Amino acid sequence: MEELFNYRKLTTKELQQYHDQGFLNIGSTLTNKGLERLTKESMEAWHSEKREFKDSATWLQNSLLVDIHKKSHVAKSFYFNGPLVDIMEQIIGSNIKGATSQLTFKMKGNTKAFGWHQDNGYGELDPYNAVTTLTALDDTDEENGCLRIIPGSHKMGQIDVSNIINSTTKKKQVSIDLKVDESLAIPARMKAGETLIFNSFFLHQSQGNFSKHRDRRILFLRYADADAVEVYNERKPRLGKLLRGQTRFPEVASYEEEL
Ligand SMILES: O=C(O)CCC(=O)C(=O)O
Repeated sequence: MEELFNYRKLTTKELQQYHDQGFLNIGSTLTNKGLERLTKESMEAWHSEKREFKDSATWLQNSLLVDIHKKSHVAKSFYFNGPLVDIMEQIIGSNIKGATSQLTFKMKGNTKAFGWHQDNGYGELDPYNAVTTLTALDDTDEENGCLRIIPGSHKMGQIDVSNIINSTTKKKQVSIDLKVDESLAIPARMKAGETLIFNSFFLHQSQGNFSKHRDRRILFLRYADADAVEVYNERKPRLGKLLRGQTRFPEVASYEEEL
């Protein structure tokens, strides 16, 4: 069978860059065949669940398709057994679980921006070494709403957003839009098939997709320590499949065992 994924480990220099800058483009994790298969399966899932972009709709309705690993074989295999897992072991340690899998698609015509935030603002996990990974299914740049990032911003640590997002507002899908020094922001342009990884304190946002012809499709996967708990949810364990090592939580050990 033709290979779908490119496996490798990070070099010491790359690990250093991740820790110093809070992010790293780790290059192509998907082969051409892998990109083609993942895109095809993702689009099938997308079309069966999503409608056209609506200005009045929420970010979740317009741009997110959650649990893509339950809807695409290639996404599941990439999430659970793909090249990111070895790299997560280098960053997080020997006990790892999947924390989130979703498509974040900004199709052409979706001109909504997504405000500055830390991923640990929307879902604070402890320990604080969770890693977000964004794998591009399209080339992405300023025109089609690529991510904008602030190198080194993870050094600020957890920003308190409890006045914006808490257990009541979270259900209403309130969005975070932090005030930042925009002069420090750079675009994180990517080629289709590449993966960008970043720290859970790392500040990022994106503008709308103003291209007439190009979608901006991203596979968003997050990984965490196998014992990571949800601070905003009475410190209950985040449920996600155990991918490496062990966990002290039986409900995590048995979660998605059948997948
Ligand atoms: O898809 C985007 O442009 C932003 C997504 C994002 O930052 C997130 O989901 O945390």
